[in-house]
Amino acid sequence: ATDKGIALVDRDEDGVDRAFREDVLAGLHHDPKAIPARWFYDAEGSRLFEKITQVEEYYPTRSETEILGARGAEFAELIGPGRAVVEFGSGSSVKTPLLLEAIDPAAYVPLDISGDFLRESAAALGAKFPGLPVHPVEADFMRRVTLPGEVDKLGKLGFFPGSTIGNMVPRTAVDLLRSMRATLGADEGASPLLLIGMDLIKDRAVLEAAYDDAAGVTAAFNLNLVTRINRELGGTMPADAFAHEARWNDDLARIEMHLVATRAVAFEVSGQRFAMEEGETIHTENSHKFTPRTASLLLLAGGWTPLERWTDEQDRFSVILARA
Ligand code: AVI
Repeated sequence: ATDKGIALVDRDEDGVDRAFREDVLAGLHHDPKAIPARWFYDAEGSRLFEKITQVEEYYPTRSETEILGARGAEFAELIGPGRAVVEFGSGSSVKTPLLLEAIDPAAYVPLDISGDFLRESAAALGAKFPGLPVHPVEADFMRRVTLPGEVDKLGKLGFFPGSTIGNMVPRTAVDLLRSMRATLGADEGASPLLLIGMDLIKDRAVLEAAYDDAAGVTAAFNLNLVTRINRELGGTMPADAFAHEARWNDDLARIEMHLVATRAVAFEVSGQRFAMEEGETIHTENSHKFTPRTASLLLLAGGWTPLERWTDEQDRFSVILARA
């Protein structure tokens, strides 16, 4: 059985998502131009992301799934049965069942800002695990979230797969880890656990290919932001004047995605004018990569003590169990 939530998106009288407009306008006025990666995920962006997870060059999903599939017995031993699994983001049809099957939880609580995906994935999970109470919560998990009363008395395991933590700059990642502690009740004396996926630093060519696949799926994902801005914010950005770029920033240990202007362009968004020179970019995403030590340090800074760490056969990706 699943419960339903309440819509969260704040729209103006024309149906425009106010936060989207503010972020895009502020980002285009900023020097250098940058738009937060969360705006990739409209319906088409989410569909394209699913497609990315299946392209040959994009190893993170396969590597993490390998770890989750292979380490079930160890998860069961270290985590134990009867916890409420609180997933930050609506669950994936592949990874979440692997964890739930391994540890025999008492409830599953997916948290997501997008009600539609949340309800879809909660229903799918509910069908797969008929005896498991599923309580989806439509919420922005960057802040402390009040969990449903039904799971008050249960121990909690936070689950944050996918290396989504890597899409945040360290300051934001630490804020999120601290919010997770609060959401899971660590401040009230409970001892929650967190199982988190963190992608590893590796050969530059492997990293850049993962974010610039030959079939152009990641390029389409990045360029879909232009289409979304034009559709939702009355934009006039010429899609053919932008190209996808993925570059490894070695100082900051992250892949950066940019939309590069292939010629000088002028356009409007929400009635405001912008101009870009040839070669100027809009920075659309960071995907930070970690070493075992930087991963530990980030978790510790966020209030979590690493207990165990697993990698895939090729040492590309890590899954870490931590306690509050
Ligand atoms: C969702 N997130 C962890 C993905 C990543 O790898 O940073 C998003 C992505 N962007 C391009 N490809 C995948």
